[in-house]
Amino acid sequence: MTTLGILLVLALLLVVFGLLFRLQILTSIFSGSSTREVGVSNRVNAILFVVFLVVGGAAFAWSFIDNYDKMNPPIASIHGLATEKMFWTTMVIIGIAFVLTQVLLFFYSYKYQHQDGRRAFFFPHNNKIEVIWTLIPAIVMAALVFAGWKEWTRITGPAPKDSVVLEVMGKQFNWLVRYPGRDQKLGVVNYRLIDAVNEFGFDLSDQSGIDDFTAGEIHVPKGHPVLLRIRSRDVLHAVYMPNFRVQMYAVPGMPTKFWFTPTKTTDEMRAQTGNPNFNYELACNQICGRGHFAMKMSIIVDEPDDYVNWFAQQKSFSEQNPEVLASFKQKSDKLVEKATVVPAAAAAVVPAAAKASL
Ligand SMILES: [Cu+2]
Repeated sequence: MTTLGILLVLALLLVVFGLLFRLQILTSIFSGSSTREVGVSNRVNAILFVVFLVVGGAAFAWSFIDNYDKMNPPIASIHGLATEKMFWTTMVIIGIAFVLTQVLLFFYSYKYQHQDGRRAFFFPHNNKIEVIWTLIPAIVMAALVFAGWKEWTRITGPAPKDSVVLEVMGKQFNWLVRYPGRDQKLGVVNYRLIDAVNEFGFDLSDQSGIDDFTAGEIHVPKGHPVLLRIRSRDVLHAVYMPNFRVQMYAVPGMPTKFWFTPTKTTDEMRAQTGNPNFNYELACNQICGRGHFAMKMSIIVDEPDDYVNWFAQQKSFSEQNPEVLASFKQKSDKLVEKATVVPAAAAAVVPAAAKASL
């Protein structure tokens, strides 16, 4: 405690000496007796400001142009076009403000470098300017935020009732995908049932899970809304589908969702990009561990008829893993046995209780 007090006193003393020193300089400047040499560094710094503006500006423009294709893969979803439009509107508006303010900032630093005999104009306050530079950005920002909020509510709103539903689950380090099967209902899953075979934790005592199937790649029909139900089995991952402009966290213990409508089939995109090997991709967009880079899955956008064919060919998880289904059957048989025993015992008790109440 004493040491702390001494340190505090020393620090305060330093501050006092610093202020005294500064006061002395200021009085000498105002009395006109200041003989401080400005030196050559003032001019060097002024020129460096301009160099930074030109070189930095050029580097920024180059990085932007050079990475344009990587940042803007061709769009293949309805909402993707809307977000793209919003992105570029925002980019142009803030781009103009950015360039204007940065050019003025660096150029004026050069223009108004120190010169002997030149005094700065004392300009403490101007209400008109304050109002202008507060109101205009506030109105523009409010308009941008409102447009963004409106679009975002539409994108994240409830999915259409006839959406194709599929579940995407992230785990270290790959994606697992589950479709609801013919009944269009995803069955119950339980993390306690997860093992090497039952990776999803299927609870096959739930009838709606019997026809659920898993897939090695995602298939979705073109022009049809698709609802992704998103889960994580371990850590935070993110479902990222750049061409569809889809990104949503996969959070352990908290299911999330995202719905979108693909507008171009894989074949159409291959023709458009001129790349016969093009594949839509689902990638993880959160660094989730050592194998993060490998968390990828292909997405195939089919013509609706092809999608129906593909869907019909899929074999359910329970069909492919009869031993898992059998283990659930065994469990439920045991439960049925117990259930048939209990009512008999209960039947003996109930009349007695009923008699007692009479
Ligand atoms: Cu991940």
